[in-house]
Amino acid sequence: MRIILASPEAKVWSARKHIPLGLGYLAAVLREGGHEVMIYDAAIEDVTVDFYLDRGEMEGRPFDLIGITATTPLIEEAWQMAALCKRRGLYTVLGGPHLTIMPLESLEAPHSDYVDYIFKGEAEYSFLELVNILEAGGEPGVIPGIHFRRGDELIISPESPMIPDLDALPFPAHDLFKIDRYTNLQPLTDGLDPNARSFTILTSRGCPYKCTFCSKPVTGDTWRARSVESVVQEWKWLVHGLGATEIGVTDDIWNLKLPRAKELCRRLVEEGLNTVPWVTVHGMKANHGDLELYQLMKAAGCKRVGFGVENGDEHMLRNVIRKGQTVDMVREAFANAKAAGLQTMGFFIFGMPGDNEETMEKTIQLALELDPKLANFLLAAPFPGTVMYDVIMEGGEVYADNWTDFAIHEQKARFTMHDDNYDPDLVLKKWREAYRRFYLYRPERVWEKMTFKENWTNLPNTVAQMKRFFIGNKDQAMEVQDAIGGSAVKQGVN
Ligand code: B12
Ligand code: SF4
Repeated sequence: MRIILASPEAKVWSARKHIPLGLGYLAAVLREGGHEVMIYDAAIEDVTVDFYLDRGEMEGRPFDLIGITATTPLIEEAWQMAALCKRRGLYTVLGGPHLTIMPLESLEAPHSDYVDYIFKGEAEYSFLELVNILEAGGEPGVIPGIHFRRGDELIISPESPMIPDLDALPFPAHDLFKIDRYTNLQPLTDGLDPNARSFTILTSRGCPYKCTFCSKPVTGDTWRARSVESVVQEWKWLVHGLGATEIGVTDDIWNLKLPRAKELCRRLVEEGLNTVPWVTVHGMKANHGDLELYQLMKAAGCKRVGFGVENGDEHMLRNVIRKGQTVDMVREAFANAKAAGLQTMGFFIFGMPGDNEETMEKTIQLALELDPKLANFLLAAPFPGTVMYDVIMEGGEVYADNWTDFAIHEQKARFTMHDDNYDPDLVLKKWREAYRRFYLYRPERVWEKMTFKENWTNLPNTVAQMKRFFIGNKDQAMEVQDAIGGSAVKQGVN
């Protein structure tokens, strides 16, 4: 079959320049299964998907099927893309995080008119099974994770088990990405090198922790690690075969097992792969490291390490966020990483249910004390499938007109709690204050920003960021007031 695997345009994520690795895995398995695959990532394309469909038809080799991936903020665009492709006669298949959490929504009207099949969970093997059946002209039945309509009947197959042996999978089809266009491994902050060939790699899947803001059904509780040897082989291919000049480790928790993490670093050194800088894109877990690990990481070429700090208040960390780490563990991790000579980055969340002036102030104080090279202050967003979402649905109210409102860059409150101690207006105030106090009120930070080349070469982006973080939008307070006043739409889960 001729298949196009697509990621919709991330309008909600202005600077996203990150390969959709899930599509790379699916493409690799389909390719091994004898199918012809193209990856279309609207975030980096200059043309719409129509262009490739037209070209396929003109060449007499039309595409038969489109598989579209979607996180929650991208699902609306995924539906639009599916509708377009359905009109052009393709089979349409949807999968990815949002479909794993809300599998039935996309099979309800009006989406059922243009979505043929959806997959819940990891789908390398099951998607191939569907494609093989369709190619043979058959009718799919029960395939792990598949959901679809057959007439009036809704076929729901039991979820596919998380793939236990990741070494059995082929490497993602990295060669199918237009890698020259992916230039920023950490779009929320800055790229390491704006002209880099930036690849990502996944050394493990799953995470045993249960942070309440995290979409656990997507991640899965069971940590499954690839062998160090397999990871090193893929790393080699990226560096020597595809010319990677920057690599991002995108695991949820690559350092869960300390000996394995250290072994990987040693092997990178042995193989001479430490000349290419790498980062932990989403951070690593602060309570699974020691000084030796950070020293080995440094020796292995790691440039920057991020940690999910989340909150400066012990009660919030332990009982609300359930992060499984204390503030002291975070302090130790930063101290060790800095002692090893690594750049540090901290992620901090503002506005979890239970956050108040005091706890948010503690978060700001902790950010100033840890003083990472980059601090990312994020507004809590209640994604479906999280404990946080359930807590808010029970004792509060979600503000959203549609799923696109869940984008991180919308600097607005996404919920309130029916609780006098929770104030969404204050959350916004403290969040913006955090940026000001961290980046603007300290001369050394202002100087650092001024000397960062990309801030000048990409001036419109810099100005937009400054406006967003430091000045804010005049209508914003009004928006929050409106929302509190009840104009918000409550988002429900099916
Ligand atoms: C790397 C990453 C990013 C990167 C880039 C992602 C990219 N280009 O794909 C960046 C930093 C840009 C990013 C941004 C965001 N992310 Co993110 N990110 C991740 C992370 C850590 C890894 C993604 C990954 O590579 N997974 C590995 C691959 C193998 O898995 P996969 O992509 O899910 O694909 C498998 C299945 O889902 C399925 N599948 C996927 N697509 C399709 C398509 C078809 C047709 C089929 C059949 C199957 C299928 O099969 C694949 C193979 O098994 C995940 C956490 C996680 N563990 O997945 C979070 C995660 C996906 N992100 C999340 C969030 C919330 C975001 C943001 C929305 C944050 C925000 N508030 O703005 C943004 C939105 C970005 C966007 N526009 O979509 C949530 C998603 C929750 C949700 N409800 O959608 C996750 C799950 C984190 C979490 N645990 O809460 N993210
Ligand atoms: S440690 Fe990270 S991946 Fe694991 S549950 Fe917490 S946020 Fe999710």
